Amino acid sequence: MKANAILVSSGNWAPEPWAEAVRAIDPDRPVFLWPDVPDPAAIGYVMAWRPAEDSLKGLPNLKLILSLGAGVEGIVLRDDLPDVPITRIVSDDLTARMSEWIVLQVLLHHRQQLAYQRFQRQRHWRELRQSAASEVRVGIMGMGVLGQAAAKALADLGFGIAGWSRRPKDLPGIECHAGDGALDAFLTRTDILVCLLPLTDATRGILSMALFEKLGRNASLGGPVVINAGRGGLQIESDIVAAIERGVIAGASLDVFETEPLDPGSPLWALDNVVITPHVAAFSSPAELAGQILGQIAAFEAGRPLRNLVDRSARY
Ligand code: NDP
Ligand code: OXD
Repeated sequence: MKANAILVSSGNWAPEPWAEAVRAIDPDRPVFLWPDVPDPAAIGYVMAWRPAEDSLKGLPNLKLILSLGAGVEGIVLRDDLPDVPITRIVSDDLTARMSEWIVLQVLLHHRQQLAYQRFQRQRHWRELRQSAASEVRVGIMGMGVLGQAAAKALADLGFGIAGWSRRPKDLPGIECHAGDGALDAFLTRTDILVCLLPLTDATRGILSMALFEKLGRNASLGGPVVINAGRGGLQIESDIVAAIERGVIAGASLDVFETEPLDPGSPLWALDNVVITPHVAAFSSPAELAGQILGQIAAFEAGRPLRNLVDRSARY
């Protein structure tokens, strides 16, 4: 029997747009939407975003899991992960969206826009001292696909850029740091910290008070700024609140949270110098990405190599 059907198990993302985008390209391929799986043996592929409990079980002919996002912790950090290859999204569209969000947040803090918005509400004409971009040091944790694109966009604006990754890198115009032993040096030279790490056992909770205390201090920003679009599990939110209240950091932009949606009772909502967006930094567009996903399936079926494979041992 030919197990060529796709199961869409997309957690909090609506599955229908993914199914429609797949059917528009490959109308003959059966597509099921979890939990409606009339014939589990027909499923060869799962398109997954934070797949529902049990949705990866009982699929005897599963061959490949295709993440609908760039981040895969919702797939790889589970105990019932089937032993099949996993691919993730790497796309110019998603990368451009993330670079936009990162540049927007860096500039909001660098150009003191949050203060000017407060002044505007008060009808208050007041000029603040403004550093040049070249005087501000941005440090990017996570120098993968998204971190490197953001680094380039920010370097083009004149910011001094350093990156931190697990393995050493040599990237033109970027001060590259790698490994736990290099983290302190990277933090000390960083005024605006951008986090684009994946969530793994090694990175969980890394954005903590102990880390914030090591960041550099640039006078015109009033203190370091933390920007996180990686995952909420990277940050300790009570530490972010305490760090802002104690002046350890001057501001933050957060797109991801320990629990999503962010609880209406979270003290983060009320902090003037914190920007909150609801996990929208880089949207996975079904229309943009269905072609890539079907291309991976076609490659797999033709015996060609898969692209953007997840390293199961590194968990990203
Ligand atoms: P990549 O896998 O391309 O890059 C991950 C980077 O993190 C790599 O540079 C890697 O190092 C580094 N890294 C991993 N573990 C460690 C560690 N223990 N210490 C130091 N560095 C480490 O991922 P992407 O750039 O494509 O995506 C990054 C993350 O962004 C995703 O995992 C996801 O969580 C998040 N994301 C958020 C979105 C949003 O809308 N908020 C949208 C899309 C993604 P090395 O280079 O050595 O491997
Ligand atoms: C992703 C995301 O990982 O949207 O792609 O968070």
